[in-house]
Amino acid sequence: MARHLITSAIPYINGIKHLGNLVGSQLPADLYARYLRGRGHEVLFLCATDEHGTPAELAAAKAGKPVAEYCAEMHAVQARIADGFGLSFDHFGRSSSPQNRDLTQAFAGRLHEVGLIREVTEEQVYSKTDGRFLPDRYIEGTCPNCGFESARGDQCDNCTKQLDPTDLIEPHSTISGATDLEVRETKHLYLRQSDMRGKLQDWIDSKTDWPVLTTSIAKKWLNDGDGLQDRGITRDLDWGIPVRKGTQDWPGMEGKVFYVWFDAPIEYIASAQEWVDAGKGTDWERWWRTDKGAGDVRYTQFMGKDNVPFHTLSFPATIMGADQDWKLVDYIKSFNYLNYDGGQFSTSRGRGVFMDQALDILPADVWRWWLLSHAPETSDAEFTWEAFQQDVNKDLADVLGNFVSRVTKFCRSKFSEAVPEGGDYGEAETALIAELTDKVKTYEAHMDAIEVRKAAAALRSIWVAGNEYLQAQAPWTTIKEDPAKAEMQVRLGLNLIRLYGILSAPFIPTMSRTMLDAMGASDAAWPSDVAAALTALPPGHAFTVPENLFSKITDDQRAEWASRFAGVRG
Ligand code: B3M
Ligand code: ZN
Repeated sequence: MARHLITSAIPYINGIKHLGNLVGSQLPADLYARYLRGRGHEVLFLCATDEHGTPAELAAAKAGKPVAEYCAEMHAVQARIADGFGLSFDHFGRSSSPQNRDLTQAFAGRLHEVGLIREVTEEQVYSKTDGRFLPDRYIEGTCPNCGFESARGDQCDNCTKQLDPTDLIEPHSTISGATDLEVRETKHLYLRQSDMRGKLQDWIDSKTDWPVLTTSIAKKWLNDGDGLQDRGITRDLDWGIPVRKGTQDWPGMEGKVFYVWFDAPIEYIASAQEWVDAGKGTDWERWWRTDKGAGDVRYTQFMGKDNVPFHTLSFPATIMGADQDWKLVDYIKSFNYLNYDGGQFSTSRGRGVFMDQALDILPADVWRWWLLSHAPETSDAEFTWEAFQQDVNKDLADVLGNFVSRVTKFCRSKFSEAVPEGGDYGEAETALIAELTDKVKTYEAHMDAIEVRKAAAALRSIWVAGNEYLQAQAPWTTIKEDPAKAEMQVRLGLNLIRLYGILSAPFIPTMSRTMLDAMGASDAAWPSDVAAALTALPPGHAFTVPENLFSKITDDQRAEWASRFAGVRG
């Protein structure tokens, strides 16, 4: 048994996330957490809402609410929806928590103490029309790196380059559209990332088993000459963590706050403190301090590719730079984008399916299965209603649902609602067990490697093997000549449903629960020995016939949803 710390990128507070966001971080993180728990490991799975910075301020202004009130409400909304998707966080924290405030200020104080923060009087874009400085998302313009026209003040969404507002070409205010911008002097703190370049380079170079998507982005910014510039970690904003040196005032920094990307990853740690303070755990340092027991923890992060530079360079610079035995990430799993029906998901235009809408129309497991089995790992992926309908109808209804339904209903009508006896398993069953033993190993190997699509394919093939067995052995025919043999075949089938319930739980936890409950399976231990697992339900053991696991999506539903989610959210 090992100890696994798992974090998902923490979603911005501003609004409900779409399915592309979900499949790029929280959902695969949940898959992995559930799998590892299923295998008996000790897991701490943390997430939170990312509540600071311009996105929160802008969204609260649009909603006409004080930003603290807006954040509290949206946190509750996001927590409820996460729950609806079965995201099994041990804690879903808030980056605006007192724990994160204290920790962020402590990190800044420490980094200053070791000489990794410098104070800079710099030029910032000031909008005369708006009467304020324009940090980050308050300013947009053309990316100097790739020419993308809607690059934001802190990062280009097109090429992922981290930017400063003064880098933008032809900038304008996103508050007023004003272009009467001027550059004024203001004082800010900079994290001397460039001093850490050698250390970061060695560290990234040592991660030969990381996904290419992760290391290629990290290396690109490390080696691109200006890739590892020092980063401004403070902003002229009202909403955020006040700039302090530990518990002390920071002269000259009055009225400024830390940059959202400085405090957001620190919330991974603060979320563990919140977890303890909420009475859900007893010792957060055991997960986060290598001098306090976290040395044997394996830490895995999940995120979309646009978040990779912050997690491979900036946050590690904070962690390594502080030099206080903080736990560094061991593995970063990153994802490409999921596109929607020939274009992009768009939060601003309401294009695509958002998490709350998804749950309104179909059970979470249906989405979980499709999204995970099409996770954008090696390239961007695309959601289309046709593919979605076809895939889930086939996998969840024709293959899995049909198997469960045929075995249980046949048993009830020909024998009873108890596992029948029959004789020992014969040749066909031994062959199936051997086949499944191999397939389960393959499934485990892909899950251990967090190869999400391959793991889904392996699980599907485990379901298919059961169906093929049933089709070939046809107990409904066998029963006519050899009723005892038919009983034995059905006994195997019922045990297979239990096995499926266990193996499928990381992907489809609710359907799995239904299968296990229907089988009256009190023990759902991971099947390290498939042959033994397929005798777990003994003759005479009572079961029930579950409700239809999943009803197929009809053509009418598909057409209606395709038009409902085509644009502008109503
Ligand atoms: N909130 C960006 C995002 O939601 C950002 C991630 C922070 S992870 C520390 O994609
Ligand atoms: Zn760009």
